[in-house]
Amino acid sequence: MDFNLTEEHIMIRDAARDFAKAELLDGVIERDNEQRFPTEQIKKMGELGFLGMMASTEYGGGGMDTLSYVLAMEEISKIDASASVVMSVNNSLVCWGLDTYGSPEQKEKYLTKLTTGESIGAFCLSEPEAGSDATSQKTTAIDKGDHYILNGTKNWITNGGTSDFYLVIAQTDREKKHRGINAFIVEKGWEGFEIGPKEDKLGIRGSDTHSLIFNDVKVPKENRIGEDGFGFKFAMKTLAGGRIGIAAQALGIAAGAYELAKKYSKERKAFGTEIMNHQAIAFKLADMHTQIEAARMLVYKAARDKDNHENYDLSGAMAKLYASQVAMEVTVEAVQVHGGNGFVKEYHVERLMRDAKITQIYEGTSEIQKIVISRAILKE
Ligand code: COS
Repeated sequence: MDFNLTEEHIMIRDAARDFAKAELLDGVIERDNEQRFPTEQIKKMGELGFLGMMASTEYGGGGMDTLSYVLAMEEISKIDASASVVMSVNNSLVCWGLDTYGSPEQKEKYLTKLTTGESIGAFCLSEPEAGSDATSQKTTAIDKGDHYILNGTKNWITNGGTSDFYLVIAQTDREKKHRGINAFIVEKGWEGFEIGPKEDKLGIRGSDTHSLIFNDVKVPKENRIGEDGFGFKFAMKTLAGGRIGIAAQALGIAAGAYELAKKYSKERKAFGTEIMNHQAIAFKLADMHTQIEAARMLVYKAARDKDNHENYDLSGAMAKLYASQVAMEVTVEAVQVHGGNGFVKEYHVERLMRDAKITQIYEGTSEIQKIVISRAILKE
């Protein structure tokens, strides 16, 4: 398959690669240890245009295609998956969702700040009892005429503490089931909106994950996204694109671990020679390289489908399912190639292995991707 990377694509990929090496590598182990958000680095990413890559230029975005976005995501994720999840959520869930479905007023007020990194956004769908079963929203938004009253709890929200603007999915009319769900823009600091404690996570520990509590929060009607009852479709459409971003993140984590393992195999000696000369290691590298190339094809294909305005539910789900599986397998093998050093933080691969796991869980678990894939192929 010819993906026709243009000079511009290559320039964007190289810029992301250079940025990651120059600005993210230093301190990535400490941020992971201390669960410290990469505040300064994210600010710079905003200035360089990495936080609103696909959004309209009219609202401060880069107006780039999805392929550019996944190329940049891969490079950032090779070094720091905590920074790349901030980038992914802001780009493909928040900015894309607002740019595609927001009103001109909403875009003017919110999107212009989100594309430049002046503000960061969060996407709030998951609840204590509604992660995969996303239609079972317990959070309610009761219509009071010119405003809604929002009540409920959201869980595992990326950028939960650092965001200024939150896209919140809530049930307005329970009788209408998923057709009675709405999406709202909620601002940090509004009365009754509380941010819960930060989660202590296995991986992507530099990212900022919280529960959010809404207690009679008054949301003006002009902050509803789309027509009444559009919220579930909004969430599904937005997540379909988000999954391409997470697939690119998984690809980057795998590629980062593979590059480290390859380099290490050329340096480390055992039985009188560099370990790359042992077939046990060389075959591992061969498998990793093949898996990564296959994942990359699926990720680029999904990005291309989106750019060509073709349906990308299926290709995005396949890309996420496969790339996240590859991320898990490759990072485990990268630790193995490193032997005892792989178990030590200094060598980075143990962090990449911990970071890989979440790509099989968030923005739709691997099991959810299989639901999406099987439904799509069985209706053909
Ligand atoms: N684009 C647009 N609309 C979609 C859609 C998509 N990709 N997927 C589903 N929908 C619509 C359906 O068309 C249906 O609407 P209508 O009845 O008006 O036609 C509605 O959404 C409900 O769809 P469905 O009946 O298929 O819902 P299910 O409860 O069976 O669940 C899955 C569908 C499992 C695919 C969905 O709940 C899902 O994606 N869950 C995972 C959510 C997730 O990613 N959670 C992680 C949180 S974000 S970190």
